[in-house]
Amino acid sequence: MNLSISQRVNGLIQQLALTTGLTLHRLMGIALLACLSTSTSTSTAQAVELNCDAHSRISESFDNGARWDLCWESRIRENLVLSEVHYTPPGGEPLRVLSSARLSQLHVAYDDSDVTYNDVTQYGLGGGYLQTLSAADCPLGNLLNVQTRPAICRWRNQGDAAYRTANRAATTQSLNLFSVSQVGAYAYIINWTFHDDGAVEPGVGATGALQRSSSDTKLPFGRLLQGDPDTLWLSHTHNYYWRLDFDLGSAANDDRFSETRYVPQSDGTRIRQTRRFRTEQALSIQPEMQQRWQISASDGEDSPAYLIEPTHLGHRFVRTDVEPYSEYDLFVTVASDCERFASQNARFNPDCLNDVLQYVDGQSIVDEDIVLWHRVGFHHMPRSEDQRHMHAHWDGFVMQAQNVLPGTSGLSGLPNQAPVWQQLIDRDGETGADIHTQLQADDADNDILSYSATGLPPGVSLSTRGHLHGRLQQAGLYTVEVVVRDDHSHAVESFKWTVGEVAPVTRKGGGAASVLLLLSAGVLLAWRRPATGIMHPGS
Ligand SMILES: [Cu+2]
Repeated sequence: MNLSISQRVNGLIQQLALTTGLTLHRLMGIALLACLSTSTSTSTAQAVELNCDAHSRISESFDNGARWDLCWESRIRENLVLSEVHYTPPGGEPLRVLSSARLSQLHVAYDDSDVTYNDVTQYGLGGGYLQTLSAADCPLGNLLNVQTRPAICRWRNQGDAAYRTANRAATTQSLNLFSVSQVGAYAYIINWTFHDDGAVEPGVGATGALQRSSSDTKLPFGRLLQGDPDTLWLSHTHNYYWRLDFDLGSAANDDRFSETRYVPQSDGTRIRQTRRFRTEQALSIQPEMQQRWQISASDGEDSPAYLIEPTHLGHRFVRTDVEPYSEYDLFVTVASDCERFASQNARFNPDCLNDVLQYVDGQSIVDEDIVLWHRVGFHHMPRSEDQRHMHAHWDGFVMQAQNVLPGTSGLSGLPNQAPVWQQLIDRDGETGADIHTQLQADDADNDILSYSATGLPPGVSLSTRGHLHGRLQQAGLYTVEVVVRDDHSHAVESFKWTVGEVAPVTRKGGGAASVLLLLSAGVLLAWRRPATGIMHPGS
């Protein structure tokens, strides 16, 4: 049980910090205590050379030996633009992951079809829309100034379970950046989480207050909320578009993009199909296909890669008559400075195309710098709980590292210690003898161990928990090989097992005589071979 109370409290406060937005004063006392007991980071990995000044640079090292390095800036429209994002796995070399990552549109379409917002281009998330944060908004971290105002909270999360069995646990850590943008009645919390296992998780919390209502309470859009029978709050879909310029590995123009789907067959099997794309693409989520998208540094199954699995897909906004790009959830394009926003791009880039579907125009992506655009949608049906102060509705997705770490992130900084057998002795016995013995091995990491054996005498088996049991059936000399495994390593030992035949009983009253004979043989064997307490023959 390695989760300390301070870590649990930390996790709780951190959750609250994000879900309650900016009202953390009451929690400050606890937060200070939690801060004091938070372990300090160890800096084991080499720093990465970044082309940004010290103020714009973020480097975070974790207890497992991993590290993130990146540059940030805040733009008036997109707000946070992260660049030169590098991940260093525990004990490994820095891996360049993204040359740039940002929100590229925040599209909100109302169910009455009267209004559609493109908040990033119509308004913005930075500049005057970016809210000033106080120390109370960032109790576990540091505030970063955007020009002269503190507006970005950088903090480190600690305490979620990275690995857990009955015997062993490891906790995760992550670097988190968030800022708050007020756009109309909504406040959007723009969050980026960089996990110690290499995963990147962008997210948006929609909070503040509901934006649009109607006095026509008979409309079939949205809901009446408790205590206000005269106002119909309109339902709508938030569509978040992220622009992700991956540059995996040393070169920007050698990334590959593929989609794997698991196609259901009539006999219940699922057939894996992988398509590597060589031209720009617009792709839709098909839930029944269990799709995953992969961007990899080079060919081959072992290439470092990042995976996007679109598991958050229950809500999709599609309106192809006016916004054809809404039919798709993921776009792959060749990087172009001209192609900055997912929609309404020409507003700020008049010589450029207007939306992300137009960017997909058949260009080859082979040997080009590739950009992914991912849309995550959320249909917001107002509830009474959304008034008057609306809690944060969180949406986002995870980009997971593949072939980047040697193992479970929380443990990969620590070498595994293989299990060790307690002394195994050779065994003797007679046919008909019942066997109930526990084999024992020790594990310095306290891992769960599993046991297996080959060469056992017929009638005897070894359970995965190490219980040797059964009845000896057949005389012979057996060489038994036993293996004990933790989750990473194993130890092999062998012992000899001599099984003698019990002489057939023919005389009347011979049963008692045979028992006496066996008992004396047992005493003799025990005298010949001192037992260790682990392996008593027939015990
Ligand atoms: Cu909403």
